[in-house]
Amino acid sequence: MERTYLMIKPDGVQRGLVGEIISRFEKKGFKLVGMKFLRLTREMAEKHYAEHVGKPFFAGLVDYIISGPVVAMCWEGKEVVSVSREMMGATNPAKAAPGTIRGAYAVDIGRNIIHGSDSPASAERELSIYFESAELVEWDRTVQGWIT
Ligand code: RTP
Ligand code: MG
Repeated sequence: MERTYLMIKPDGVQRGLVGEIISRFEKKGFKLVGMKFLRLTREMAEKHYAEHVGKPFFAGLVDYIISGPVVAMCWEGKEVVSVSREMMGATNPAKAAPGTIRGAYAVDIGRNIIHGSDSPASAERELSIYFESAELVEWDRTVQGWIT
């Protein structure tokens, strides 16, 4: 089953949107298989955003992503990479559809609340930055017996 790396950025945490964002992916039907609350080191941030080295926004992007704690997550499900990107909305929140996470809660391209891997290959690369394979939990969301 496909997996992706989703991360609630420092502005999402500061603004109290952690529960709301996790809730959207849970209700969609995706399965949370890994989660950590941490503050990125500069080294991790530069590794995470390696594809953007040299771009004019790179320094500001790194400063922002290390400015406070983030919620690092691995989510699993059918076409989760592309579907979660659709749920997040466009990179520029001012252009993101209103029902998306960025469209609903942000306006600034440099403060867009959430990160999501842009391909299965990116997901694999990014997950390896944040998680050991043993930290990703295999479980069945449809276990019976939780209600009698
Ligand atoms: P992310 O990687 O954070 O999930 O965002 P994304 O795929 O939608 O966008 P990407 O092109 O990977 O850009 C990474 C982050 O850099 C900032 N950015 N600023 N000022 C600019 O023109 C500009 N372009 C990109 C955004 O914060 C974006 O999320
Ligand atoms: Mg990206």
